[in-house]
Amino acid sequence: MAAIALGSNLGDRAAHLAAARRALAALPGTRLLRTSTVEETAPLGGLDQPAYLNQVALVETSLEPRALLEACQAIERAEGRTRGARWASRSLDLDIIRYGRRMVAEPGLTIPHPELPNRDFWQRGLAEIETHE
Ligand code: A4P
Ligand code: MG
Repeated sequence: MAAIALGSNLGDRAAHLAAARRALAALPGTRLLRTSTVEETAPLGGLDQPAYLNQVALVETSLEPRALLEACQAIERAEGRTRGARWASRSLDLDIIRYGRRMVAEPGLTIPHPELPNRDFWQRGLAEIETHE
């Protein structure tokens, strides 16, 4: 099971998140298991930018981490994401927070996501959707 963070702070934010949920559910070999409550959050990163809507989704997937990342980036592009400065406003951002218990440290892919300890809204989303063994 993988946990994916959804974020949007441009345009119709709720619609971007809804499109992301549908697109994740439609990925090959993938089921959308649960989603957390959508939360409005103040922008991190010290830039003057609009508030975000954030949500966390739990998926069961046969895609390997790298393939899942590429699929997430394709979904971002489909929602009109253009790459600006790091931390800049975005119509849709998808970050892989966790992938089971896997640890990945490759160029362009770090799992668990290194920002997890700094993002209380991700932690709240995870607490809502993850089952505890
Ligand atoms: N990358 C490495 N590991 C991962 C991973 N686990 N999941 C690489 C996803 N991507 C990962 O991301 C840059 C590169 O990170 C990717 O090419 C991928 O290979 P990006 O989405 O292209 O650029 P970015 O989103 O601008 O940078 P980054 O570092 O992902 O920023 P964040 O962490 O996404 O921060 N404030 C609030 N309130 N809520 C937010 O959601 N988000 C950001 C963006 C800033 N402020 C925010 C929020
Ligand atoms: Mg990102």
